[in-house]
Amino acid sequence: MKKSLNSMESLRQGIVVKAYSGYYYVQDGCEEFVCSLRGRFRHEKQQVVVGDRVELALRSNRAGVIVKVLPRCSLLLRPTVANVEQAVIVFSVQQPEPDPGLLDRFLITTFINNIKPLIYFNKIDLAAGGIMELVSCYQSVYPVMLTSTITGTGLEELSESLRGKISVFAGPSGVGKSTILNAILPGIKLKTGVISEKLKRGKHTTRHVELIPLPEGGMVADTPGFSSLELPDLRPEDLSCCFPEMEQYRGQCYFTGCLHDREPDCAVKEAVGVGRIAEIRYQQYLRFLQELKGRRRY
Ligand SMILES: Nc1nc2c(ncn2[C@@H]2O[C@H](COP(=O)(O)OP(=O)(O)OP(=O)(O)O)[C@@H](O)[C@H]2O)c(=O)[nH]1
Ligand SMILES: [Mg+2]
Ligand SMILES: [Zn+2]
Repeated sequence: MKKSLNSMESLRQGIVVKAYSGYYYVQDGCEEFVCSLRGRFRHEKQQVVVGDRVELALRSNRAGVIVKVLPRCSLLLRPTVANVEQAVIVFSVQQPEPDPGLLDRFLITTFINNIKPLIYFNKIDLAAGGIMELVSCYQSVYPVMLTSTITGTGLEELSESLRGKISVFAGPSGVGKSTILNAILPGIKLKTGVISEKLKRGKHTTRHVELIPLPEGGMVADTPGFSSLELPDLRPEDLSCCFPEMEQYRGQCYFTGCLHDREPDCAVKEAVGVGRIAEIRYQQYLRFLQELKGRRRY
């Protein structure tokens, strides 16, 4: 009788924690296996990414072949990681200076992917005047925390917020993502880099996404920094849903389908006028609106 291939193999389930040079490192909770992909995946061009839950057929003690990818709960594309529940978005208050536009792009991406965002402003030991204004503008809408790996500020709360969840660290190069993880995870020695003197930017030290198991349950991904991010494929009329502070005024504008731009009697613009919505967030909204409208012409 012809046996199915699978029944002759020893199958395990695990999570892809690293991927490079065509190999996938899969953790099953106790052990790590170095795996290749079954040919079918290559033909179907199905991508396997870090965070994917997979089935693998063991080939030897520590090696296997990925035979199945289980359905994903979420897929973040920048940085590429599957099944994350929350994104720890790290910006530094200086060196490099925070870019609120990039932060807003990332917040929209997490909203669209149904991933909970946590904003961490790191290097608070370097904070100069003016930064608290930016911090408080986000604090009224999102969970925001301040950290420093030099003074230890906020690191305990950060560890706490990771416990039991699958999280991804994301943000520009040089803001201190890997340094924070080294500080809160015993025994972890991720490579970190200095800031370029000339460009005042990070040097893209982390090159690959890596999921690290947490001592008290859950996992966290260190990822390479990025300096630009495309907005997701959104209709202009859906953009304000991605700004929680605007969403609460839904249905209160005079015009149905108000884009909160030039329309009269707009509840969102009124809220901006009296300081209930931060001007900087609203201006960013208008810029994104133009960007999305521009896309639709083609
Ligand atoms: N002053 C200060 N410097 C910090 C802090 N955290 C990290 N740094 C420094 O910032 C620099 C960059 O840190 P990394 O951890 O490599 O930054 P990263 O975000 O992982 O950068 P990429 O891997 O390139 O994306 C290093 O020189 C760190 O020592 C902090 O809280 N305060
Ligand atoms: Mg890094
Ligand atoms: Zn409006």
